Amino acid sequence: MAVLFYHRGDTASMWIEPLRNAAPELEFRIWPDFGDPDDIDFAIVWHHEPGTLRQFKNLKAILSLGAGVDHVVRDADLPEVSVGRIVDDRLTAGMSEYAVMNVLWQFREMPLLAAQQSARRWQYREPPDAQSTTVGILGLGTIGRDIARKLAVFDFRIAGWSRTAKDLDGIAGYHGVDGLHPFLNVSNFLVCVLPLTPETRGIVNRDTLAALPQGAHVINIGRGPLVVDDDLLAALDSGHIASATLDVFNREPLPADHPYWSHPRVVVTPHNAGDSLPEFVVPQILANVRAALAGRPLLNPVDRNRGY
Ligand code: OXD
Repeated sequence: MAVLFYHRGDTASMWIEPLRNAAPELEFRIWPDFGDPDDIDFAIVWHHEPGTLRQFKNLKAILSLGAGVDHVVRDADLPEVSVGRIVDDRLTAGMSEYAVMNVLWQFREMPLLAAQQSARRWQYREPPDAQSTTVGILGLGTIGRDIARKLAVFDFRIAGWSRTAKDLDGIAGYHGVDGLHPFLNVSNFLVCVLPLTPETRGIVNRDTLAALPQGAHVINIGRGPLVVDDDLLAALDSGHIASATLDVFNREPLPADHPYWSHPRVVVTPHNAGDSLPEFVVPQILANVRAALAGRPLLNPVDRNRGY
C-alpha cells in the first residue's frame, strides 16, 4: 500500500516531509517515481496530467491539495473513485482579507486619491456610503459566506448568488439561471468565488457584465476561466466597469504581453489571495486516507457530477 504525491509544480519537498512525519506508517511515493502502479492506493494531486491516474488499478481515493478541484475533474479519464478536497480556515481567511481589502480600496476611491497625491492635488471627495452600496458575492460556499459576513461589518448591503437556493442570514439570496441577472442588477461590486465547472466557465461575460450597474467593480478570486477576458476588457474600456481586481487568470502565469498588466483600472495579483500550507492541509489529507482505509466517507467529498 502506498500513497502517490503528484504535484505539477516543484513543491514536493515542502509537502513530503510533513506528510511523512505525520504518517510514518504510510509509504509516500513522488511522481514520477511511483514504482509498481498496483501499489498505489491513494493519490494526492495538484494539476496532474490528465489520463495518468488511470494506470493505478487499486486506487481508493484522489485527494486534491487545494480547495478547488477543477484540476482533478477536468481529467476525462479519471478513475471512478471518491475525490476529496481541502476546506482550510486559513485559506478562507486569506481570501476574505483579499476581498475585503479590495472592495474597501475601490469603494473609498483609493486609486483616484493616490493619483491626486502623485499630482500634489488637494481635492476633497465626499466619502461614499456603504449602506447604499451592494456587494454581490458570486458563489456562496465556505469562502463566499465568510466574505459576506466580514463585509457586512462595514454596513454594505450583501447579495449572493448560488446555483441552488440558500437561505443565509444577512444575505439577499438569488439562485439559478433565473436569479443571475436580478442579482447582477443590484451588485455595485461583484466578487467572484465560484468553482470552475462547465456551467460557470465564462459566466462573467459581455451579457452578465452589462447587467451590472454602471460603474460596478469586479473582483475575481475564484478561477480565471470564469471570466471572458476580452469582454471584461471591453466593459472596462467602455467605462461600464470601473475596475477589475484579478488574482486568477485564464493562463497562469499571466503572459507578459497580456493587456491586464498595463490597464490603468486593472489590479493584477499572482494567484495569492489565499493559500493552503502543509500544516493545515496535511491533517485533512491524512484524515481522508484513514477514513477511506476504514471504509468511512471522505471529509469534504467532491460531487464529481457537479464538479465541486
Ligand atoms: C485552491 C487554490 O484551489 O489555491 O486551493 O487555488
